Amino acid sequence: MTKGQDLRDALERLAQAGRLSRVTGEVHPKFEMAAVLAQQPNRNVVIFDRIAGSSMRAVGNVVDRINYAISCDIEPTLEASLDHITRGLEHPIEPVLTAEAPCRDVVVTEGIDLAAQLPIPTFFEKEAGPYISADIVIAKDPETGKRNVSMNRLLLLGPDQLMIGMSPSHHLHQLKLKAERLGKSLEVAIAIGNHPAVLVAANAYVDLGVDEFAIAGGMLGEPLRLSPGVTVDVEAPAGAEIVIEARFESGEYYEEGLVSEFHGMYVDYGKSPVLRVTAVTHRNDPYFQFVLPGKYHEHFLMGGMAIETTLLWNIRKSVSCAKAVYITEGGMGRCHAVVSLANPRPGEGQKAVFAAFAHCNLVKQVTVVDDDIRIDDPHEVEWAVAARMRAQQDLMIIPGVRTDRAEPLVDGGTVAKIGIIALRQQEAMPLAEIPDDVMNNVKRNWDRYKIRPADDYT
Ligand SMILES: Cc1cc2nc3c(=O)[nH]c(=O)nc-3n(C[C@H](O)[C@H](O)[C@H](O)COP(=O)(O)O)c2cc1C
Ligand SMILES: [Mn+2]
Repeated sequence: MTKGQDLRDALERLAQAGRLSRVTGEVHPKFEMAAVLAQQPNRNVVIFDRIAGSSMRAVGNVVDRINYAISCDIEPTLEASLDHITRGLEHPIEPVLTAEAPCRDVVVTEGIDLAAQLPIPTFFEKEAGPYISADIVIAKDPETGKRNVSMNRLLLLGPDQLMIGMSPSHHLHQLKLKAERLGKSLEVAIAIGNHPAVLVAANAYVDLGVDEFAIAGGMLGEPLRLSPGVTVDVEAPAGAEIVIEARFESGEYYEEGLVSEFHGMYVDYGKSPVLRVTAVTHRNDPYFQFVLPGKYHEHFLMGGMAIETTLLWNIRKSVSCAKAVYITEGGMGRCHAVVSLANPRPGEGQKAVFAAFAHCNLVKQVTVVDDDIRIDDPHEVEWAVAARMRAQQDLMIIPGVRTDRAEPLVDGGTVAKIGIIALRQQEAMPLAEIPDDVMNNVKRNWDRYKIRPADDYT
């Protein structure tokens, strides 16, 4: 039986696991959707049933580590998610075309009016307007025909116009340049409402020419089903909730002004390209998926879970004893990595630090620990630093390393990076442990102790 590859399959599983919350009162798209998600007390998925000015429902907070595990039917552990995403990187499965496409239940090519059709939220005070935030953008290399998938913020400019945020170092920008050199205008399909595995795959740092949909297929264990475009020669997931088709307006740019970044501050990236929308298609009664951007966990995790897995994959190429990588939320889901090594030889910790910096500009602090440390437990990692790091020789400070353009410290594109080697020494004091057999017996016979909540102490 298929586990499902659509957002709805994930929502079904999440509902069964008790991970859904519904907002039944009316919510305004201007700041209010953001304020509800920001103050939602747990990490449940949140469905918004009634949004002012729209007949469409919305859903946010879909990606969180537990929600991801439930959606993908894997154990809720770091190791399981690393394995799941690594499977996609190592054993990609090519997508297939299908004629059965719920995302084409409704097709609009005339009189497009995005603001009227979609409940697009405005998130932060000083931003220029409403943003579509949980979309994936699909494009094809105009020379090779190879597909690329990425997540890009889309600012609503007019009834059929969007500004698209794209870093000059990302693949979409390179494809746009290629198209311009060939005198063509690049076409895109924008899919909103996707399975968490598809969203994480879109964030994978892989080479130009690698189809992120094939990675998603490898993760899900079945080919992603795609539907051909209606007005563009670009396919979109057949089970997406909403698909917007568009092409770049040649030579047109929009001065965006301030926009939030993952560090929770505003940045000003200047001008960004403009897209002209040629079609909007959607399911019957679709969910408009959105992510609260800025310093919020879903934004951290969509990128962070992909980054930690591609980091592990790349570190292993030069440090084969690398066991796991964790990107912390405190480090904004981007900047701080913890790496565990299994019985490393002298100097392999340092090599892992260099490999991490070489792979990803965003990462600026790498803590290396042994594999007896649970790297997704900040207390255990801090224990390793307290117990095992000798600051005079285990602390690496490497000045002037290339950083990401979103780097919170403004320093001309470079920043000092830190490696913390918190690995056990040969001569370390032995760990004080309770005998294994007793620990196991107690665990096995837990019920025998009749432990119960107590309301008195006498
Ligand atoms: C919620 C979210 C929003 C994002 N927005 C943008 C964006 O506006 N521009 C951009 O260049 N990258 C953005 N990214 C990051 C890219 O999607 C990501 O780096 C991706 O791997 C780039 O694709 P590529 O490797 O094919 O170039 C965003 C990521 C997330 C999780
Ligand atoms: Mn790519």
